[in-house]
Amino acid sequence: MPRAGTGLTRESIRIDSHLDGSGSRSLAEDVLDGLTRPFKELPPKHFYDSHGAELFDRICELPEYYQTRAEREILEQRAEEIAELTGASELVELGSGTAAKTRVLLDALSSAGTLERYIPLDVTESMVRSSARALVEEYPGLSVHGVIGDFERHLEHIPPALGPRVVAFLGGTIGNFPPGSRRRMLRGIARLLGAEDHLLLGTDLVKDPRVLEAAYNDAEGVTAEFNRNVLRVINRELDADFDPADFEHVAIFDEHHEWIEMRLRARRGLVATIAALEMDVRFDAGEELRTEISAKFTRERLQGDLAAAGLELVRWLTDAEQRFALTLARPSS
Ligand code: AVJ
Repeated sequence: MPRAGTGLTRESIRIDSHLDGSGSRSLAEDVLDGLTRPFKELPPKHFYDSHGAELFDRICELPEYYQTRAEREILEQRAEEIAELTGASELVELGSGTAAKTRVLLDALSSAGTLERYIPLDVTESMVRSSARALVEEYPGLSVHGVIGDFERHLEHIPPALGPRVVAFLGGTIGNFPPGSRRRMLRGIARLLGAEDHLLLGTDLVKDPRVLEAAYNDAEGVTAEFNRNVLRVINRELDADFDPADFEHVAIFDEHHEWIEMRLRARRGLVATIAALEMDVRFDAGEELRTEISAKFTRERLQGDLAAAGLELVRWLTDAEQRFALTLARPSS
């Protein structure tokens, strides 16, 4: 006999997938493109297989990596104000992951009495499904419309708004985009917003380079493992033979661009074979592969990026130490 309530719960969850194996195709394309360039480079999204996601969770707990705690502090202190300013009936979350911080926002919207729908978009189907199941139980009356996809390619699959919405892009992930793509991404997000809607954007802030570099080069070496994990992903998915131990983790703050760069530096000259691409890749001793940029912001720079996407700043919310900012923005009037 079905448990009471099961039917209702099922009806309030809908999950659409747009991935159909395009993940490993995009890895192959990125590896072919990025490892044959004069300056080798890979996009950071390939860090996050299940091991990489676990390492990232450990990074968030590190004493040096303040970002997750700072963002949570802001959310906990200001969620009520965000709920009041936006009057949102739906929360769209790009890169929702385990939806850990989401609950702070859902709590505030639920207390304000406006919450109706949660729309998580993430590449990891299992996480979207399990958080959807948990959230419809925790928030009676909530419906969840999950979108399995890549926020760089599948924003158009986010369903039209049913009421005032907040689109949240948390964690500082916008910092992974170089300036041109960052503005393209913000324009894409702006297309999800009507006159009544808001963007809630998390960004790490420019600060003492020693603090920034420590956050990306922790004493325990977790970030170094996370960085080298991309080589394990390539070995497994593309039948390659990189030895991660041949590469040294490098994290430096580029003061001119105001971004952190993570690189993998070959400790010796080597040739790796990537069988699935029928390709050999040569590294000279000391040659570097750029694996991530993580831009750090000032309020002025962020306002410029928002304006270029047709958005205007409504609230600039920071933690007590001004390490991280949550920006509430809306379509420019
Ligand atoms: C998840 C992209 C915000 O840039 O700080 C953490 C990823 N890289 N440590 C960041 C990351 C190295 C993180 N973001």
